[in-house]
Amino acid sequence: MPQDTVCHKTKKNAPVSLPKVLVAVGSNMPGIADSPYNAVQAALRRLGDSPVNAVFPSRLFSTPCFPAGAGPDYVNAAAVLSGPRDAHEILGLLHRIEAEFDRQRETRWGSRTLDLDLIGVDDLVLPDLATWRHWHDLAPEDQQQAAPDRLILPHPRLQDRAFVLVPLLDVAPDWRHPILGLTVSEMVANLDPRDTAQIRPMGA
Ligand code: A4P
Ligand code: MG
Repeated sequence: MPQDTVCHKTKKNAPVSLPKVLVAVGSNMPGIADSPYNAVQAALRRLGDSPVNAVFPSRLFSTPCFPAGAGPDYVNAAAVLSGPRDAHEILGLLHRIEAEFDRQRETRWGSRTLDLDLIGVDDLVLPDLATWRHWHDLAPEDQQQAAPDRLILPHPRLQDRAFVLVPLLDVAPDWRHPILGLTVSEMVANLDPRDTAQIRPMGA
């Protein structure tokens, strides 16, 4: 069994490998939790109460708002979950948890009490390669305007975001992007070091 496969036992004790699910967590506005830090911590705990088999959380990081100046700094983290198998079911769960934390969707990339993005599920590509490419290749000026109306996997902006990749380095350094062919470690190495330097672990 590969070392990074999460393995659980069925009732009959047969080993079953569960999908590796990568989730990014972010907050830059107080909501039901009194600070973004508490919201991210509570969201990571809440993921553990959900019908997933295991949650491996990263450290919490302070990150400058992107786009620069558009709002307060964020607290970001990442987690690897194991199961459920269906990616749409997982996204539904993430949206339910966002709603519990009073997430409003007013402006794309606007400040938020909680953002839970599904970054990847094993080597799944959804809905298909051509659609992923469309969202991946979107011109920078269109990225902030257009939001997909269906699940796109891997998350099309993952490779650009230090605030996603640096936390992921804690929990999934060897996860390989199924289209770009790069691991999380390699994607971090491709980022501008000035961006990665601004992603600071909290409470360290
Ligand atoms: N959707 C499609 N695919 C996915 C997916 N893989 N994961 C749909 C999550 N959602 C997905 O998402 C917009 C639509 O995309 C939804 O209908 C969803 O079903 P959203 O969460 O409402 O919008 P968003 O979070 O504003 O967009 P997106 O593309 O996730 O943007 P990012 O990249 O998360 O940017 N600065 C810092 N420092 N830290 C942050 O966390 N986050 C953002 C949001 C901007 N700046 C930030 C941070
Ligand atoms: Mg989001």
